[in-house]
Amino acid sequence: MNLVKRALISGITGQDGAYLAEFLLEKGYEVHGIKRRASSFNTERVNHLYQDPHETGQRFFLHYGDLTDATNLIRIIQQVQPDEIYNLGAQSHVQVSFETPEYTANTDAMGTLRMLEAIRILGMGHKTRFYQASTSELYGKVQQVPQSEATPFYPRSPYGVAKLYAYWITVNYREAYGLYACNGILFNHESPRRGETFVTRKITRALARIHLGQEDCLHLGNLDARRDWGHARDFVEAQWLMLQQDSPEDFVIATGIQHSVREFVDGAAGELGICIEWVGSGVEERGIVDSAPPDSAVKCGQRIVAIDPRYFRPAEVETLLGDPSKARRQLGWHARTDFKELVREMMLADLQLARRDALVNSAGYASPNHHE
Ligand code: NDP
Ligand code: GDR
Repeated sequence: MNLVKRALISGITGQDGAYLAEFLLEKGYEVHGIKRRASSFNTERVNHLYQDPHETGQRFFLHYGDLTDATNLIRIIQQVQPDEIYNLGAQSHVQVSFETPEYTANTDAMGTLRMLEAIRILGMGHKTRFYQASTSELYGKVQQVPQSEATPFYPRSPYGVAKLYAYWITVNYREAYGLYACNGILFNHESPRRGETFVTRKITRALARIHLGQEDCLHLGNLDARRDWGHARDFVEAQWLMLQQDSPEDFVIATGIQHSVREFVDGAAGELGICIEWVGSGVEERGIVDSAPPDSAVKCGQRIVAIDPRYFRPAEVETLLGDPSKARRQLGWHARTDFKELVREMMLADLQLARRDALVNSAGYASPNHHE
């Protein structure tokens, strides 16, 4: 009998997948991940976990697969025989879902159904526990504050609507077939591994580059949107805890504290010693440098943030604030990283990357004389 627990993660190459894989490997798990075929490398976030398959004792495995391909999911699950499945794979960008609604539904909604059906078809319901990456985007336009497990849903994007299906099909398979299946309703969580087009990472990356004189201006959409931002490293622990309980339930995972996009910009700029003054209103609004640190390339009075209507969404989720008290009570979980620490960690990481890029540029990597 195999005493080592085996986990299968879809979306292992994403932000959460990478943190969760690290977490489970540390706990002694054998970790299998589903990665998509791409024309260039897409495993940057998990490369440090790679183990040479020619050596013994390997506990980290990647399988080619896609949530839009049922036969492939059935084959992987049959082969891996996982004790736990974490369904993190998704087209996860809200704005992109307005441009690719059908693909988003196919991956995020139908992909979840395909996973659950694979467990059922293979008769693995008695063995395999299932985690579904549900989201605070389910609440969308709801006015009830803060949002808990009892708050009704009102999604505002093709992404949110697809995730609504995934939420309910997970509940349905739990009730209909007795699967141990849970929804983690996670509020926004970020990290230095966050995709570069989500607002927090976009801000820290751009400010670092502006600070080093590599870019001039950061273009954003709705500065007044409010989010409950936590750290991804803390949140993946809650995903695991949900699958270790006596019975399957759904949980809100959040910090319980909310900030605006504008406050995130101010906090990130503050880490660089830059003070931003906000002038104008609506789409005219911009941030100019109020005071610049001595070692900075940013000049006082320079416009470094501007509003670009392209980044406004057809339907916006204005404000989200989670009530994580059930998770604290039943899972013993709470967010360890506060907003300031999160902003600082992301800002420092992007500053390091920007310094590396600046060095590459100044060392003339692109120069024909590079090898001389
Ligand atoms: P990322 O966008 O960083 O990662 C998404 C992962 O899904 C990537 O590995 C991606 O692969 C993979 N993927 C995309 N499409 C497919 C597909 N068709 N088949 C298989 N895999 C696919 O997301 P996060 O790590 O931030 O989020 C993880 C999950 O949690 C997602 O489901 C997201 O919707 C949900 N969520 C996230 C929150 C957050 O704040 N981060 C909050 C609440 C929920 P590739 O690398 O090749 O693109
Ligand atoms: P969100 O995250 O939509 O909450 O979804 P995102 O960081 O994209 O947006 C947060 C808020 O910032 C506003 N915003 C901008 N957003 C982006 N991306 N780019 C901009 O330039 C910009 N300017 C302002 C947005 O309008 C929004 O209000 C994330 C994803 O990880 C989902 O997968 C997850 O389910 C939810 O969090 C919880």
